[in-house]
Amino acid sequence: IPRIQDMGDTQAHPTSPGSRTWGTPRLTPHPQELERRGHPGSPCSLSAPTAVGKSTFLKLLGATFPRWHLVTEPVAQWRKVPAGGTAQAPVGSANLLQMMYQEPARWSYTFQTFSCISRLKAMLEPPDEGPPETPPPVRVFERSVFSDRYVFAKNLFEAGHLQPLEWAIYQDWHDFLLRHLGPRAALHGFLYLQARPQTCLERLRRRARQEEGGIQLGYLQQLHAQHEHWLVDRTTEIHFAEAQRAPVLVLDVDKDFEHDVAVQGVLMAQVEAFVTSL
Ligand code: UDP
Ligand code: D5M
Ligand code: MG
Repeated sequence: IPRIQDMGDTQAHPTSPGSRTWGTPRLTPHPQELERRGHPGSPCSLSAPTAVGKSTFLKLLGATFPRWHLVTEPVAQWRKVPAGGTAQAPVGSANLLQMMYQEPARWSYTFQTFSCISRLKAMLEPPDEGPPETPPPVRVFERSVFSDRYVFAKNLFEAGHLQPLEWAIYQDWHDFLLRHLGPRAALHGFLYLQARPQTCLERLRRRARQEEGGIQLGYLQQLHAQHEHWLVDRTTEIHFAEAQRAPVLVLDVDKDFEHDVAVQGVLMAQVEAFVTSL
């Protein structure tokens, strides 16, 4: 059975030739985005490969901007999926994250359905009500339904772990859900935490999450390349106009920021300026 760590060399389903080029990366919003300037509730998503430091960065945002509404990835739900019985009397649970890493060809499609729905639920959750007359808080999500599709699902398809039929069905319901629910879950900007795959591997080993023990550098290189295509080169074909136009802030986090207050200060200032410009 092919495992996720074997994915580095496979290229079973090459990217569709219809990909479009969106030109050089830019920070300047599209003219239609300018109408939204001054809306501090503008939601953003933090996108990056595994173990770059997203959760750590989110904690830092929370400490620096206590009013912001920060939404972590529902990874705990993926590790403990109620596996049978009823809601009142559940019988056992399944670790879907582990199952996907151990047997990607069997469980990738199931994982994508569950992760995407759990993200959508989190994005549709109304933000906490603040005191009256106060502006809505900035919202930052750890990843999004766009990372699911344009990084992970795309990569699993290209590696041969999602069959062409599964990929077609996935894209069909992803299109449908976002067309109908997307306007309520729109993201106005993307924060891309950029680091070398080798740095991610070192952080992944340090975190030592049991399910991720088999991940090799090749897999992190693939995730890195998918992020670069999507958020830097902008050559990934994105099927939603708002997301395709949304500005991207690239933050270099290759240098340790968790333990360096000066680096943290620079990163927080960059994020604040970006969010204010949305
Ligand atoms: N980490 C680190 N230096 C950094 C950022 C993160 O050593 O500048 C460590 C962090 O303590 C954790 C691991 O890298 O052990 C992965 O971080 P996190 O869980 O935040 O990554 P995520 O998967 O959410 O991107
Ligand atoms: O992300 C948590 C873990 O979940 C990590 O092992 C990556 C994995 N993940 C997240 N989303 C997906 C999708 N859509 N497909 C496959 N794997 C996914 P972390 O980066 O550690 O915060
Ligand atoms: Mg995390």
